[in-house]
Amino acid sequence: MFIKSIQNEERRGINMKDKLKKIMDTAIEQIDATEQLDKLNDIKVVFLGKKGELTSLLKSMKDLAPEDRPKAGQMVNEARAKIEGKLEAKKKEFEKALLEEKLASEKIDVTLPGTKLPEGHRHPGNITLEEVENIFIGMGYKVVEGPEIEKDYYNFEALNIPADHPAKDEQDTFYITQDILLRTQTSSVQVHEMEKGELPIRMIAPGRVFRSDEMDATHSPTFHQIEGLVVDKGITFADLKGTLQEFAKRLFGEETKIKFRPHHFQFTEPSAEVDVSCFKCGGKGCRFCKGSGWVEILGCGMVHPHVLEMSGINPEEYSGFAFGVGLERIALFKYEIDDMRLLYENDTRFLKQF
Ligand code: 2NL
Repeated sequence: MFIKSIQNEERRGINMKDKLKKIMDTAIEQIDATEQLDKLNDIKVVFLGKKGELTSLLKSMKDLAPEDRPKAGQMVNEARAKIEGKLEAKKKEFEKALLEEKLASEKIDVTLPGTKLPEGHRHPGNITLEEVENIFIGMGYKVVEGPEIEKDYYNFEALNIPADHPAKDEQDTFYITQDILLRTQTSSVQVHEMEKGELPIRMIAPGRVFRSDEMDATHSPTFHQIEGLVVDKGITFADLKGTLQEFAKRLFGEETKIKFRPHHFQFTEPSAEVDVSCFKCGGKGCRFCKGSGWVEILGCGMVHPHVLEMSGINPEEYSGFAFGVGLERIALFKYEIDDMRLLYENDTRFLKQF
C-alpha cells in the first residue's frame, strides 16, 4: 500500500514540529500522486480520520509542556486545514477531468445528416384522381363530395330507377335498412346539387361506391367513381363529345381518339359507352386492348328529361349531359397494372413504383 504509516518515526523521537511537517509532506505527496478519485478518501482516513496520523499526534500533545500546547494545537489545526484544502482541490481536478471526458465522448455533430425514415408514396389511384380533377377544374367544373350512405331515393329513384326495376339488380348493393344503403354510384351527389336549383351546373363528383360483387382481377365490392354533370341552357350531345374528347386527350395523350357506342342507361337518353384508342399500341392492337385497339373507359349520355324534372329543373328550358368513369379502371389502364387487387393491398413494393 502506498499510504505508509509514519508512526515508527514518531517512536524515534522526532519533535512535534518535524512530525507535523513530515505528516503534511507525506499527505501532500500522496495526494499529488493519486490517480483515482476514490483513493482520495483512503488518504483522508489515513491522515485526518479518527485513528489517523493527525489525531494521534494531537493525542500525544499531553506529553508537551502546558505552555507549548496552544501553539502545537494551532499548528495541528493549520496542517489539517491545508490537507483538507489540498484534498478538496484534487477532488475538483478529478471532477473537472471527468466532466471533460464525458462531454467529449457525448459530443453530437449537428452537421451530420439525419437518419432517414422510410418514405411513403402517393397511391396510383390518388395520382389519377388528382389528374382527372385538374383536367375538369381547368374546364371550369367544381369538385363536389357527398355521403357514402344514401337514401334509396337519391341512389336509384331520382335517377329513373324505380323500386322493383330490373336495373336495380345490376347494381345490387349493401342495404342498411329498406330505404338506406351504401351508394352504388356518385350520381346521388349530383342529384343533391340539382335539387339546390342553382343553375348552371358544371361539376364532378368523385368518391367511393359499393356493389355486392366478388373480388377478382377486375371487380371489387368497393371502388371509386368520378361522375360529371353539366346542366345549362342549350347543352347538346356535341358539348358532351367535345368535352370527353378533350378529357381523353389530356389524360392519355394528344393522339388519343374516342369512339361512342350506343348504349342504354336509365338516367340518360340518348346514352353511349366511350372507348379510347389504346395509348399503348396507338390502336394497332396489343395485350392491353386485347387486340382490338380500343379500351372502354366510361359511360355517358344526355340527362333524361324526367331526371331533371324530378330534381325540380324544367327540361323545356334546360338540358344537360352526364358521364361516369371508374377511377380504378383508368388507373389500371394508365399505369399498365393487370390486377385491380394491387390497388387495394397497399404493398409498398408495388406503390413505390409510381
Ligand atoms: C356508368 C357510367 C354514368 C351518369 C353516369 C348521371 C348522373 C345524373 C344524371 C344522369 Cl345526376 N346521369 N350519371 C350518366 C351516364 C353514365 O355512369 O357506366 N354507369 C353505370
